[in-house]
Amino acid sequence: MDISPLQKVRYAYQPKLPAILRESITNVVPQKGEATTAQSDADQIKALFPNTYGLPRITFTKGENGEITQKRNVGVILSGGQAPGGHNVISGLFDGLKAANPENTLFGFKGGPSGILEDSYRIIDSEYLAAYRNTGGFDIIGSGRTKLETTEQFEVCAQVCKKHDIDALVIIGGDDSNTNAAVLAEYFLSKNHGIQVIGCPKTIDGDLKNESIEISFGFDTATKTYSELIGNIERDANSAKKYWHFIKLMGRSASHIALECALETQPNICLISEEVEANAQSLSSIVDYIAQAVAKRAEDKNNFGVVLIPEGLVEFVPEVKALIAEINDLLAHEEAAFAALDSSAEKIAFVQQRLSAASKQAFESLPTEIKSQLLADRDPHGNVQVSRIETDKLLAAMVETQLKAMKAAGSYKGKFSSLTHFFGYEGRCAFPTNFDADYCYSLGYNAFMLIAGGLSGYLSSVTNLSKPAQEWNAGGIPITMMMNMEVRHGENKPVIKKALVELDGKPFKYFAKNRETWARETCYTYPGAVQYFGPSEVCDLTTVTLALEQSK
Ligand code: FBP
Repeated sequence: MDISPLQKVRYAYQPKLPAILRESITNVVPQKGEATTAQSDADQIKALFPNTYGLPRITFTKGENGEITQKRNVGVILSGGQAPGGHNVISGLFDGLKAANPENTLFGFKGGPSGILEDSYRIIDSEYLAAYRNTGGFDIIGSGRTKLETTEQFEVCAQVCKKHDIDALVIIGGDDSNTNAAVLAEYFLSKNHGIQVIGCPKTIDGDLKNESIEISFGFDTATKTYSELIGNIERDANSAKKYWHFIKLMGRSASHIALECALETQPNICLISEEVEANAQSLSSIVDYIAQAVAKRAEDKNNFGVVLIPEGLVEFVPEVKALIAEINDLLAHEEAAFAALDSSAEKIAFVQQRLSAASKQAFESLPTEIKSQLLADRDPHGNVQVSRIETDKLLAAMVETQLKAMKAAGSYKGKFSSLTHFFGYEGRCAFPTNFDADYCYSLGYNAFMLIAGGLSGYLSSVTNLSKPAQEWNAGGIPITMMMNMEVRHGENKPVIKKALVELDGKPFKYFAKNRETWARETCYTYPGAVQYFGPSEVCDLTTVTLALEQSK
């Protein structure tokens, strides 16, 4: 394989573990903490998860653990969207497994959860793994979005594991994949299959978090990658002084990525979907907010700027949210009739005729491309694929129209020229930052320790992350403690609660305190490229969000 010079030197990087996991592996034991409950709806979660509800938190401490050397086979699955660091989770898991017993074997199921259903795997050995250590991507075994949710699928998983003598599965995924991991763990226990399931918190979106999961892996690298690009665009804008850049950022429903990038780059405007929802802001009021900021900067002869837009924004604008819910319902009930239609125009007409008056009005007000994007296929979890909705273009066009009206009325005298961007896929497979390389390796090693502790239905948890790796804590939390009941596909289901941006949290408050100044003045900051070698305060720092969240 041809490799770049950076890739070559990154192979040699030795990720840092928390102090407790640096101990000899036979000298670490799990310690049970207090029993847990659920996020909410505890009675229903308890009834649905009789074997895995209420389990204790786990932390690892020093202690004699001779049994850890028992021979084990483990399977690993990468699930959902790519996030930098996945290869290091597998490296940490592999190294833990082999440190305990060199005879242990790691099965990598290919192409996501479908790999186990189809019994498609490869054995991960040290030679194969060497080419992936400390690199981005999920290409070591591939990923996919197949859902593991039916009893038939669970039984296939059990049979495939039994065929290969697999004692435990590690599922590396986001909230939906870990919800399914919890259901699978519960199923295996209820059937006495003797197969453990451990999850690892992955997603660039940053929406899988609580006090025991301080950050999902990949968020650090992805936001630093986008922030570098945003900083470069800001500097370009400030040099040429002729464009307003509308930048849509990945992150699905949550605005954590947009907020973190705003904290790192101080753009003129950053929209936060959670705030839009809390204030029930309509699309036209958002457009007006941006147009007024453009007009104010124009008064200072600053006919340029940068606007950050979270990709899930439209789902939080009340009239569009209601519209999407109606479309979801409609598509679920009239799936066959809708699928039989050929052209996009026919599909639009089909939906338009069946909407309520209010949603019809909202739908009709949108440009044709956005209408088609709203009707595009849902992902396997039933989510609108917000990465396909061109909110950047929609807002740039609407702001331009509004500014024309303001010019005609004499309230705006500037020049407006816009460019649009979407940063998402650019960041998902970047070389992991030192933080993500260390964190992911620790999560994987720690996942093995949870397996060795005989645990199932747990999420690997490494905390105290704003401190140096040496001071990180290692342990696990039952996945059920992150769950609540939500309506999905018209049914009440147990799911991990998505962590959205908290408007009373420190990161948002810091942003809100500064945003007026950032809007009017030019306060850009330029984070530059991710650094892998050099002073620790440049190379090992994690996100501003985490630093603010953990500040006293
Ligand atoms: P996960 O939730 O699986 O981690 O994926 C996150 C994400 O990158 C979102 O930010 C984005 O909306 C979506 O995946 C894109 O999905 P796809 O890779 O299927 O295009």
